[in-house]
Amino acid sequence: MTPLTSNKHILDWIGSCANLCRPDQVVWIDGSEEQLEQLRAEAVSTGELIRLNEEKLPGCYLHRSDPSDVARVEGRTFICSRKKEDAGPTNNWMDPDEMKAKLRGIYDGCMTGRTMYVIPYSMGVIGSPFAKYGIELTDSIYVVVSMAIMTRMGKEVYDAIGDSADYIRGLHASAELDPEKRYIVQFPEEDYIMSVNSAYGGNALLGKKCFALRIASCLGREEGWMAEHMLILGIENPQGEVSYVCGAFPSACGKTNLAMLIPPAYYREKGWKCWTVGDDIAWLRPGPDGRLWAVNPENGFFGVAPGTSEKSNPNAMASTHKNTIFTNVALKEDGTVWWEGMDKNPPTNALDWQGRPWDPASGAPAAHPNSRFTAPSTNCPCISPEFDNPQGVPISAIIFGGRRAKTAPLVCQSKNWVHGVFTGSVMASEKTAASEGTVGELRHDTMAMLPFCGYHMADYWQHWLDMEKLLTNPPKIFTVNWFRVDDNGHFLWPGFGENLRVLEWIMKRCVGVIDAEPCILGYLPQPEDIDTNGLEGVTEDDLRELLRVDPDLWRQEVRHIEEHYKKFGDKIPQPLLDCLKDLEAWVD
Ligand code: GTP
Ligand code: SPV
Ligand code: MN
Repeated sequence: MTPLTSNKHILDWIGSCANLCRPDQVVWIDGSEEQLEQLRAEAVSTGELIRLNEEKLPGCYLHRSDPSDVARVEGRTFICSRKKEDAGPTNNWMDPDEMKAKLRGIYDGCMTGRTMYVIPYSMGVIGSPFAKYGIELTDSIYVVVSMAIMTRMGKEVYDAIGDSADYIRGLHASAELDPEKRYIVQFPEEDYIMSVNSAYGGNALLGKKCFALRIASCLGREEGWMAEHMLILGIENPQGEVSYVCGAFPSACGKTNLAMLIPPAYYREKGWKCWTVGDDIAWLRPGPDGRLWAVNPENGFFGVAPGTSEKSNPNAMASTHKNTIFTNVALKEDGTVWWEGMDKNPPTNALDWQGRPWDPASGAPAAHPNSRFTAPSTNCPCISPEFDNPQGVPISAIIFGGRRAKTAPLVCQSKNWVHGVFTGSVMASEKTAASEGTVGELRHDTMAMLPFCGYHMADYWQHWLDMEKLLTNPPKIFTVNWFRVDDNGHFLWPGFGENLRVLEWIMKRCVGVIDAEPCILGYLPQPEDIDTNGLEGVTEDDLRELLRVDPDLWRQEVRHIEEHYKKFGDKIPQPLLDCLKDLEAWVD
């Protein structure tokens, strides 16, 4: 097939990858619907994709991954900078040459009998000053058709790259899907990603976590911007003014849900609206006005299926009604899909995520707990009119959140930017009963970036501190916790759409029209300042409890933070140590 570019850097690189992987043929993806349709048909013929009910779910497909290949694999994900020190204590590291030698053995001849697809894609609006380009080579049609949803993909990307060598290279091979030979490797100094033996989400769709977070976090540090694991939400008040917030929550802690929030009836009637700009990744840079501006570099949603329902997230449901790829969900008799929490009617005569007969008595979940939908952002009923704006949107507030049964209050404003960076750096989330490990066990997940920061975490904190100098009007920083429970383990806060009540307080703090109660963590709302009109079942006492900062719990928390900080030794920026000292003085 004739190449779609004459760029020598690209041709040379593809040539060397083809020599190594030895595919039967190389196919250049041009982004056309004809070519994608042909590939979908081919994948249906081999069973890689299953076409769903054309009437109820037009253009939708089901994909079942290998049962050993159902999530990101942090233990096999590496940052191969030249110096170990640059990857820091939270990343796996190996010498780049050593890693490449090891990988060469695994890639050697791995595409024989297969096709190598060349995917040109853009993170961000093609041609915009903030877009970054990538080329992914892959042996998987599932990856090609998923990248067509998740990124802006097509031959226009070659025009944007021109003759330059300024693009991110990504070599992906499903190979044998052998978990023992699975590696997800970033070479930040070479703008290079190598991923082998997985065909799942963040391991294989290289534009997402590998590029838009791990590599981009390094680019952002050099170039004065930030790549973050954040949703971007527009909140329109009854006066028609739209403010934007970014939120960093660890994986499976509520970004997609908050990004697609539907205001409660009481707010809708007053004229409040919410707009989705992004649900997983934000690229943030200082604008000429001294504010922080955000773009979502992605073009689709790779959302968690279980728990998504018409009740919890109707906008996500609507996003998946056409041209969507479902991964590892259950297949119903009528050619539609199902997952736990979709509704209260588990299907009979269904097939589970592995294609085995399933009914409610089976005793195992029908859909994998990390099953996902891959849906185009244009399907989302509340997609922001600014979604394609190459300038992005100006950010008023940054929100850090996690799952905390007790310790963290419903919402709290940090004292200032530096203190906000501190709260982000010590962010932690508790493991749930549904995951491995001890319930309540804490995992410190700085800014929700623990698995995604491409360099030393303490340098990343310093970069956050440095960003303030580029901003005359930085966003205010808040922490939220939707997951506080009472003594019976029930959530005290209803969450989901009702979270707008907390966001309204946050917006009021941003424009300075409401007072707050100073405390050691920053500023807390007065319980009566969270609007509970039209909200059943949350009393002022509940709110008082939700906002309570318990000194005994925080004494324990400080010990956890000290343990967490120990990993980073003398690299921790002094202003963050000063914040910790204040907290230590308060609990002691
Ligand atoms: P990734 O795609 O893995 O990055 O996850 P995410 O951060 O986008 O998480 P998502 O929105 O998919 O939510 C994950 C889980 O959290 C789902 O089971 C939701 O039902 C639950 N969840 C989300 N928001 C809330 C909330 O406000 N309250 C409660 N109690 N649960 C929530
Ligand atoms: C996450 O784990 O944060 C995800 C899913 O968004 S994946 O793309 O697989 O990383
Ligand atoms: Mn994510």
